[in-house]
Amino acid sequence: MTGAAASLYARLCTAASARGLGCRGGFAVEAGDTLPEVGNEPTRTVVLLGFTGAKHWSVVRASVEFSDGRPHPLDRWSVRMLTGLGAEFDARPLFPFGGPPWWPFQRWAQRAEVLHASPLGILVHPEFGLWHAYRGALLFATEFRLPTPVRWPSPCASCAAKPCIGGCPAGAVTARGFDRGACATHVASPQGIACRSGCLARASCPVGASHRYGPEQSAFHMQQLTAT
Ligand code: B12
Ligand code: SF4
Ligand code: SF4
Repeated sequence: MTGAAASLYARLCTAASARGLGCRGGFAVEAGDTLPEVGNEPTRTVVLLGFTGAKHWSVVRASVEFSDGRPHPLDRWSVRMLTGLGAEFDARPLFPFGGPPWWPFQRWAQRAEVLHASPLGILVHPEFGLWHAYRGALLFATEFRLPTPVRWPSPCASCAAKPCIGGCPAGAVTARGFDRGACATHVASPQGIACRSGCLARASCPVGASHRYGPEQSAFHMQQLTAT
């Protein structure tokens, strides 16, 4: 690994940050990974990009995609940003949306960072709790140094009260997993008005509480979810 290659991740993160995106770690490709090529070369490294907390929202909100009145502004913004970064760094973008089939972003995320499954199905981050997400991945034909994931214990294992379970008025969040149908039925019903402003179960989690999304961002994500 050369020095220039070792600094690629840092340069990429600086360029991503200037576009309103956060670096979310990455992983070296292993046998069994089925990933498309970059140009005519096999993919050797994957870097994930996304949001950590609410700080990215003001950048996205000010974008052209949010003022043109067309659907899926966040996804279209993500395509523009990742495509630009891909062109700058000789990388191929992939996205968490546009399926099914879906690229397995949560599996990839757990290779890039130490994240734990929560009863909601979304992954808990040590600093940002449930308030983080992925806007895309960049595939590289080169190998380069990546941050080493730092181990930490699952907060859910020691969270006796589990307010996320009690916080869901539809009983859709359980210790056995997330009941998508119960959630969707409740959110669409007259009683679901509070959830349409933001998932109450997600907002009940004490981990990373200072990074909770604001009302506009929470309502936006719920609108996108109900439109799925
Ligand atoms: C389909 C989908 C949904 C569906 C169904 C979700 C479900 N739980 O069944 C709906 C529309 C309901 C949904 C809702 C939401 N979603 Co969603 N969703 C996806 C999507 C597009 C595909 C998931 C998929 O099927 N992947 C296919 C499999 C092959 O991928 P995978 O990596 O192996 O992932 C699976 C496993 O890891 C497994 N899993 C994860 N944790 C655990 C824990 C246990 C115990 C087990 C058994 C399995 C398991 O579940 C994953 C999905 O099946 C992903 C984006 C993506 N491409 O991954 C976002 C994604 C998972 N969603 C995300 C989010 C944030 C949400 C919402 C909070 C959105 C909101 N309203 O704000 C809600 C939360 C609802 C909830 N409690 O899950 C984030 C999660 C980020 C994170 N922190 O983990 C993702 C990654 C999108 C993103 N851009 O970042 N979602
Ligand atoms: S409230 Fe407790 S169990 Fe639920 S996601 Fe947060 S830490 Fe995990
Ligand atoms: S949106 Fe409402 S019904 Fe769905 S999981 Fe969150 S709290 Fe439960």
